Amino acid sequence: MSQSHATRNRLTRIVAGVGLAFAVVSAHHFLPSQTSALAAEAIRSLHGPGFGVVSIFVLKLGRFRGSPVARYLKAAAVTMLLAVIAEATQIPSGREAQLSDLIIDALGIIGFLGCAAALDRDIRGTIGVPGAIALTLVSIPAFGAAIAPTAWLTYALVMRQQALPQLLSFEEPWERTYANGIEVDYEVLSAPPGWPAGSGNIARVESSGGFAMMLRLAPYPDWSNYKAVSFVAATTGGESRRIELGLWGLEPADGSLAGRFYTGVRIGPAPARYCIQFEDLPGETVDRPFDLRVVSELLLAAASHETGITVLVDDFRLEHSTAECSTK
Ligand SMILES: [Ca+2]
Repeated sequence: MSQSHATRNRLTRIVAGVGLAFAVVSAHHFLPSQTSALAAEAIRSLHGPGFGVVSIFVLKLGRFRGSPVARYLKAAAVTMLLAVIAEATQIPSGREAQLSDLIIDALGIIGFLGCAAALDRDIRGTIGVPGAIALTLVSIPAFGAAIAPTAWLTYALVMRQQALPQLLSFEEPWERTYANGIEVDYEVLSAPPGWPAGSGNIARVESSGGFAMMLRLAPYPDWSNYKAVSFVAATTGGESRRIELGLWGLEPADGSLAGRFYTGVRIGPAPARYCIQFEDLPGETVDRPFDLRVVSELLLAAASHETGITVLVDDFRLEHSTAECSTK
């Protein structure tokens, strides 16, 4: 009776273990299509806390033999092996398996198992109170490092959603998580007196020569409720220059590129608000009709000769109506 009970127990643990391994590998191939680049980053950042939680399951399910310390070390080794296998399965499907992911996985495992071990009476009995204190001192920073990317990206995602319809103001540190320069990162400056979007910060974006991206925003995916995007801009150096505003969209089904749209805007030396109306998009679509539900990126780019182009920009926002847009 007790033997069949033990066998059933063992079988349950094996099934749970196989299920856990399958879930971990599947999670590495899961990327919801209707997500912005920021949300995709937030999902990717779950590596650390994810493997931390998995390591606790492995510890409980594994019921490893040996001393208390050996049980934790075995759980860490098994979870790390699972992390390596999960990363390796990504290679044939084309998603990059990255060493940085494995480092974050390891931090999650060390952080979660370390904290659990420091609270475990059997471990404290083996390594003593000084050992437990040392273990805590190592585990807490690893735990923090493992969960910090998720915490920060979640914060950025919530803040960005609250800031809508403003897309980018250059006032908040979290904006850097989804707005980047490409060749040259943007430089934040104080707005000069009389700047149309009020005081505060603006940014200097540069195209250093050739056709270069100056600013890339990976916004949220559904812009279908809006009519236009606008921003304040001025050239430096007294001349007016033509820049390109691009929108890229991703296919909802598989995340492949669904459409690209570029339009030229001539920016003058006096700061003014420029507005791109979405109803003008279909006529200028590069690939096929552009779907505003799947906007993945907004890009500023410029073609320049040797000298390069520098533009001051601020206050990118989505507009509910084009009337609202033209009055700014
Ligand atoms: Ca600003």
